[in-house]
Amino acid sequence: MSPSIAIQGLHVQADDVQRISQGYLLTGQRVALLHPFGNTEFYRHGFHSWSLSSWLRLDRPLPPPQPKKIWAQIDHPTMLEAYPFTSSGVGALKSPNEKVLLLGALGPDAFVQMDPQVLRGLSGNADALWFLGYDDEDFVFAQYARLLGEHMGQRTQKEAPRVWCSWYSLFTQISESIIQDALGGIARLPFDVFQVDDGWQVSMGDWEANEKFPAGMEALAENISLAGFTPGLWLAPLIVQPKSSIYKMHRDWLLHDEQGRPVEAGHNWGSPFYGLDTTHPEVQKWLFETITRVRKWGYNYLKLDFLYASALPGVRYTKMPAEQAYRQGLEIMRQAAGDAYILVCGAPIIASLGLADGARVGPDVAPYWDNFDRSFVLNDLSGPSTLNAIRTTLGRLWLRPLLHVDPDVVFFRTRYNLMDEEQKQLLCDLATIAGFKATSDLPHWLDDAERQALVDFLQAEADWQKTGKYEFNVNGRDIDFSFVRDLWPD
Ligand code: 9PG
Repeated sequence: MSPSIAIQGLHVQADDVQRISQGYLLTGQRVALLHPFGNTEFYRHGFHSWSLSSWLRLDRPLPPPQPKKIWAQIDHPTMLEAYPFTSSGVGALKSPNEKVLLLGALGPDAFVQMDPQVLRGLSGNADALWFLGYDDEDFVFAQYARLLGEHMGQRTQKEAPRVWCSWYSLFTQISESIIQDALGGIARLPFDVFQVDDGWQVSMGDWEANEKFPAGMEALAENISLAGFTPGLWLAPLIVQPKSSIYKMHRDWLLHDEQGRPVEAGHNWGSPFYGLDTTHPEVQKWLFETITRVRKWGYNYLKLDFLYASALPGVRYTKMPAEQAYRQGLEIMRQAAGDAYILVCGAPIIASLGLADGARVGPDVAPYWDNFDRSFVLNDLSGPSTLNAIRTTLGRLWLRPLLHVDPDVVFFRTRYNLMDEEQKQLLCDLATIAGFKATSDLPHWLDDAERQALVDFLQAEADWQKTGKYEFNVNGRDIDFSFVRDLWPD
């Protein structure tokens, strides 16, 4: 049994406890402490980009999201078993005097569980290191972020690029000529990156141009460069569909369960999809070659999506904790990418630190505010909606010292958009605060005023302050995001 140590009136259980300047370092695969706060508010950090990250209440359980067959797309399946009281990597509790008690792992493969008596950390590593701090919310999260940076690395040398992305206007309905048209329209706008999203590839697993891109991806990258932008490309290198050649020819490359069946990572594009085993030497070689090929085509901004699929529980070629295995795969992709910008999406957040330049930190936005059926009938707060994206992005702003936090695109268009001016403005203000600016609006969907508003947004210097827990001042205007707490419909 590990010793029980009393610090500042808290009973802590860990293999070792060390006092540091802003708190404590705990060591142990399992650490726990008794807290005196009872039914208080707690901070839950979701597993991957789209997973719910927010302050919640211990006395207000949320029903688990449905359907179960897409659980991995929503959050970590183990965390959903004890939803919403299990958190990925870090968890925190609020004290009656508004201070925050934070327990956070300084590495991947950790869960934090919270109840009215106990704050508990569970790691996949025998000698896991944890930070325990008790202070004002922003200060204690800043200390945790600083230590995470020391242990995992950080990549925030430059400002985030301003990105035009094809997804939220065209979805998979892209082709060479459609993309070329969009590029023509974007050409005089102040973007840095022109990013082609899902729809160019043969399949998930076959990362070659499909028949809609007859001139090939290299020629397209050349045109994007000639137009004055960094070419950007979406790919989901860690998943495969049944129709892919990897699924057909290298079934042993997939992450498996105890029965030897491939682990389903979700259901999309009309079929289930599976994660690759990133500890398999042939997968590692293939990953390196795939990213190298895309780089040779000329893409210097890579949006790597659905990465959680290789961080799910399962049987691997080399036995190791799941997030550590994922991180090996991301390390290989980083090596192949060289100095290209890597934006991870659908990605385990903590395990990506030090390797990714940016991370999507919330669900997909949509040209509407909320998706009532998905949020309140299926209880899925990771579904596409601007409200869900704002909530979880706000819950992850503390990551800003470690990498660029991408809240997803903003909208200037009125066309094909159900949001009112106030809702669109809230999303723009969040992007300003996050420091990552992107849009998908097709230029010919914008009227002159909307186009000018887009240009002004892209060119504005960031000028904002945090004025409250959910309140900010952006460019002289007071913004209140406290509506994100209304998680329980009356
Ligand atoms: C391309 C898109 C865009 C988008 C990404 C990601 O089925 N799902 O649960 C699901 C979740 C997210 C999602 C698509 C499907 O969007 O976030 O920006 O790149 O993939 O397919």
